Amino acid sequence: MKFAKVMPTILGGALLLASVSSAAAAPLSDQSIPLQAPYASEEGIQLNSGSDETIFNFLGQQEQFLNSDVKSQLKIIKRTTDTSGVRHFRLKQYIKGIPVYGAEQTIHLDKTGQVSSALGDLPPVEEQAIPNDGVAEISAEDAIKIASEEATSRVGELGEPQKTPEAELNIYHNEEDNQTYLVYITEVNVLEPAPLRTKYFVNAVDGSIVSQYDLINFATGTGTGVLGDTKTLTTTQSGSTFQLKDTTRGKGIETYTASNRSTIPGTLLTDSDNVWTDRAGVDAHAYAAATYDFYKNKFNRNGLDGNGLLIKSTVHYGSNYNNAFWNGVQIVFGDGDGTTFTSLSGDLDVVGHELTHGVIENTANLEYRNEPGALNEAFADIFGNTIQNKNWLIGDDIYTPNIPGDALRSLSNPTLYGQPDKYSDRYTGTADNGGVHTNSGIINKAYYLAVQGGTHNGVTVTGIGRDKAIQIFYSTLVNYLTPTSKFAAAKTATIQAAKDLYGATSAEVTAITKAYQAVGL
Ligand code: ASN
Ligand code: ZN
Ligand code: CA
Repeated sequence: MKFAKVMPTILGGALLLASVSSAAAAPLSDQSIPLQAPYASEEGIQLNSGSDETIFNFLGQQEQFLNSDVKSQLKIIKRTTDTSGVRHFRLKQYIKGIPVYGAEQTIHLDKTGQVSSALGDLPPVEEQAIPNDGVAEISAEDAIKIASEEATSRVGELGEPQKTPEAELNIYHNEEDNQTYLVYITEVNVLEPAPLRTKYFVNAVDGSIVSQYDLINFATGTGTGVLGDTKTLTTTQSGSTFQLKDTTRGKGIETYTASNRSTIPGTLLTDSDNVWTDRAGVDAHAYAAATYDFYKNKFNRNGLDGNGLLIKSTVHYGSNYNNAFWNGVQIVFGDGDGTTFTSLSGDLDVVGHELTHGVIENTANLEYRNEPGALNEAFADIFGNTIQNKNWLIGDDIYTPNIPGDALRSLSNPTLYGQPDKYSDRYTGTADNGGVHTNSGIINKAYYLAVQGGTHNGVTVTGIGRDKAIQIFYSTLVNYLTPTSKFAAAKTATIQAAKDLYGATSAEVTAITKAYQAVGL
């Protein structure tokens, strides 16, 4: 016999149905109440296949319904049977024929017709507390008009409704003041002047608005980036202004300005018409979204910490500040001095690099010095570059704006920018935390060779492409590396990750092995 899982049920609320389990089945949880089964109907007939009577019988046995009318107010509004044979009943409470807002309850019968679970809570509504005896003083049309006037006062003249407005009379228990109201529930749903979907609870007796909330609180803006390109942005409308705040990705993405001071996060960027002109802010925001999407789409990773961590970016940090960084909490971008750098958020591989430091801190947590630090830098470059997927350069979009074609670093040819491309050439001094931004070139080159192939130091690698290589390097980072991993461990780890993903004797494993050999590891 298969045991039904005991479902923990408990939600706050005055009236709760306990979760139950068939008496003969699995051990009961603390929240479950054993019931005699099968249940008998009022006439004493044994009911062994799920039926409406079983449901009402069950309700009749619940202590909290014994001295109330609730049992008679509940109506079955939906019955379904799933492929396992479990039957699902949905009940809704009506008083004087008026639905009670949110007052729904599900009850589930297992294959043998026994109640296996009951979920839901019902607001504490007393029939005698219903205003005006349940008689509305305004019409549904009035309520719709009241709602649309409120929306107009917030956002301006409304465009065509996306759904024909309807207003349904409901009994509504407002948790804020613990009062019961007779309301019309209606929605304003328009795209113009901005996407807006607001739900209203309009008092059906006096026409006041009891409660309202927005269902769409994001907007789509457009903006001009650092390089003069236009792009779309996910923003948030708040009253008559827009915020550079995206609530659609993880726990959100927010972009701030330090206004050329050094206090962070600074002020959330806002705009009056959702056409954005702070170019550094536009790119920081759009590229944070692109980075979030990359990790989500490629690895099903929800944000930097895997749990949707709010991404905060600050632009216009300091004065002529020629750098960008992750400080363990957020990312920060300077405007550059206009000669060495333009606004640093203007390059997707730089934004991806900084945010990847956040991913690393939440995974391998490679310590930021010596070889582990160079691995940290290499992974930040490798992911940043792969997110942008344009060329093998890092920072070329924002570095030396008056000199075309150069860059901060190159994955394909690290020596172009003073980095070693083989282990024997590594920097062994103490500057830059033991050369974290220098020795990263060795690992960057290994990644490049694994993707693209080629012969380096007499070792020939057959490339496997970015898609496979980045999966291998991601697994290396999140599953294998540790805070003190050095290059030799990275080689072992990457080969193992390739074996996991593609098989021990796969071409991918060969490519990774050769790529590390080619850089002298
Ligand atoms: N932009 C540099 C980086 O992310 C800042 C630093 O030196 N940590 O690597
Ligand atoms: Zn870095
Ligand atoms: Ca670039």
